Amino acid sequence: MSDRPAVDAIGTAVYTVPTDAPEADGTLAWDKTTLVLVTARSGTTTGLGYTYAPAVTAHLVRELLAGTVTGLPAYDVPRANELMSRAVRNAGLPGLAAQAIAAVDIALWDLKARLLGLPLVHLLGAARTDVPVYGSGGFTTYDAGRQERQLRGWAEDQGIPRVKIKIGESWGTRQDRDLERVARARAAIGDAAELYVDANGGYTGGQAVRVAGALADQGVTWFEEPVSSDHLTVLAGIRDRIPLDVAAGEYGYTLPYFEHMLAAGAVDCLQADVTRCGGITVWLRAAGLAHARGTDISGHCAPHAHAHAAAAVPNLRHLEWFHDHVRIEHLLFDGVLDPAGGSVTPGADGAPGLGLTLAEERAAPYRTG
Ligand code: SMN
Ligand code: MG
Repeated sequence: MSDRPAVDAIGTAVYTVPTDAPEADGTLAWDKTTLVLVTARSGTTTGLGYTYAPAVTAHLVRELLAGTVTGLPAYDVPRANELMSRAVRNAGLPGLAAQAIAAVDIALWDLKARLLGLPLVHLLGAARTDVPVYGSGGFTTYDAGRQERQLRGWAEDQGIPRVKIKIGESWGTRQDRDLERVARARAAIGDAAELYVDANGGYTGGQAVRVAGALADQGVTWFEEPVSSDHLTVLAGIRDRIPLDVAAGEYGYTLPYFEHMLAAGAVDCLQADVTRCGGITVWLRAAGLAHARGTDISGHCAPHAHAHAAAAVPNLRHLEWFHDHVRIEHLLFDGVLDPAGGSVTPGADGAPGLGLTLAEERAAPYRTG
């Protein structure tokens, strides 16, 4: 019926990269990170997308999604996204299936922009040129020297005027050490930079309110997941009682999840993750939900998967420049962005799509599937 290009093939590859030091937050520890890469080909043009998820996610892509997407018009990304979410009905959308869909959706947006010869931000339509970023790391496993070097690296060497560290160590049982590390973080970055904390749900509600008083004394302005994101009314109660912004949303896999979180008044800033929530298609809708309530959105992790979409929304607060993922994306991809001065400008070099190409030789030793 038309000569519009079709999706000819979906491929997967899995890469596992050890951390550069032991890492933990308040409620989880890890020593390696797995990236599931998806390619979407139309003729001689190939787009790429990815998610940070277990290797089995690649299997989900092949078993449940590839057949759904292959043969569809390559320009009809929202149609592919909808069909993929229907295809996983019995497997369950929230969780790994949404991550698998996200990786395919991102690859399809990258493919479409490449077919049209445009940076993705220009295909989506920019709402801004600069995307502010914040340096994120400060793991509970770091000693004082390592934390200081990392934070100074962002604040001084790269001029990123916002950083985040982890607190809530060992499920909130190391509160004194948490507050010592916050004080050291403030000393490392000086008074001018913004200081954020992420407890990853490690505290109880009352404890979070008490800790927030001490955090405010150090000029902390962002309190992420003070308690579990499952407890929306507790988050809303904390938000009412403390002067810091409350942020959450990284475990959002579906649009209704974000609607419930916003409707509960649980957050000042919605954190949605393009590699978890079903891709760029759904992330943009989540940004719209937040915008309708006068709430900002922040891109969670995977900075190069977010950057172009982030530049397309007016209510963007910032993008997380997460230590692990920045390291992995520099290792696996050419075309990475420079956050010097505290922001990135996706599309500035005119490269089509996300602007990324897989650095095959550097990536090969880390391939695990
Ligand atoms: C986080 C992200 C990725 C892995 C572990 C923890 C985190 C964050 O909650 O927001 O950076
Ligand atoms: Mg977090």
